[in-house]
Amino acid sequence: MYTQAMDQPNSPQDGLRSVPGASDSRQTEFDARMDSDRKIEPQDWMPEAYRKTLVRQISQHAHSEIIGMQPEGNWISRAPSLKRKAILLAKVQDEGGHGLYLYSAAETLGVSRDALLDALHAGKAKYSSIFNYPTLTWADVGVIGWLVHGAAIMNQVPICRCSYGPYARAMIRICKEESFHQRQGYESLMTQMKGTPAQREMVQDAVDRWYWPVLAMFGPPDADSPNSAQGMRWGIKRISNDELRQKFVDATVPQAAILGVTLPDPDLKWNEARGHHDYGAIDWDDFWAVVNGNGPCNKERLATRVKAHEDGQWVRDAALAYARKQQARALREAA
Ligand code: FAQ
Repeated sequence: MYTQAMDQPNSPQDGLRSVPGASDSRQTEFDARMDSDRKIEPQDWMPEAYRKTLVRQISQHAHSEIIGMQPEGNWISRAPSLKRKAILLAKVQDEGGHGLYLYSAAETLGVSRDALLDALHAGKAKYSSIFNYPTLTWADVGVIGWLVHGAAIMNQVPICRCSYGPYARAMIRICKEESFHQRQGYESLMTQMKGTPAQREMVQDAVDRWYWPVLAMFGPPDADSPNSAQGMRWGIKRISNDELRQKFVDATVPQAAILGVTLPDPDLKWNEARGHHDYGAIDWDDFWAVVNGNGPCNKERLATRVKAHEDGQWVRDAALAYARKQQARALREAA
């Protein structure tokens, strides 16, 4: 449903890979590798700014997956049936797994997981704006599956072609699991829409609350996106924020019609000349307020994460004590 061709042409700016000022043979080899669409691997030389950009994006992505366990995690104990509970448990565990693959991918760039977690827990690192909104009803869980994961897939399939090998490879598996997450959400909503009028109202209410924050999730408009141009030149980003947002709107409109819900945008209409849907203005002030820590649940999400980390200290202590014991035994046996 969201699959995008892996052979999409790259940006017209391709070839402009070099960082101004860097002109040694290693830079030439790096540029050549990118121009021929070969991956950069951890042992390869890379410009420092490329490494930093990847650490920034991959760690923000990892933090999003980990914080993103919370909105739906809140519903595991309240799922309406054993089947729904099992599905939700599996899905939330997948998100934890995605976070771990991504932290591992970031670590291949020479940054420690502890440093990344410290930045998150100190409120210095970003994670996706979307996880700072509350899940008020069971329908929210379905809408997160349908819309939030739908948007995540739209954004993440192109990252399977990212120029950095470990990130690209992690994304292939993550996207497969994201498809399951999206499908289970849509299927749950389908079931609720065949239920009572109150259930249908609950679904519509959840769509009304999540739709606009999901559109903002793709990031600021291209003209206001400071990282896009260089990210595209380096083959980290393959499709721009606005293009992905447009693809998402175009994919979502027919799905909403099949589901029987109304998307809360009076300006949404098919534009024959463009071959796309026009859509209304996004509230970017609200988006930046949320990104800057002032959304409805930012403080709660961070506090829950910090508490979970602190509560897990004994596990890390035990693992380290065990590793030390094993090491001491190995040394004794070698002596
Ligand atoms: N929230 O110049 P750009 C998921 C920041 S995972 C917060 O356009 P860029 C799965 C951006 O970091 C969702 N901040 O930046 C799931 C930058 O700040 P910085 C996460 C945002 O990097 C589902 C500044 O604004 N996905 O959903 C957001 O070129 C359900 C300027 O922006 C990824 O991370 C935002 N929405 O493009 C899990 C995918 N948007 O760092 C559980 C990988 C922008 O300069 C449950 N990331 N900002 O201080 C990307 O594709 C890109 O990093 C973008 C942003 C597209 C997110």
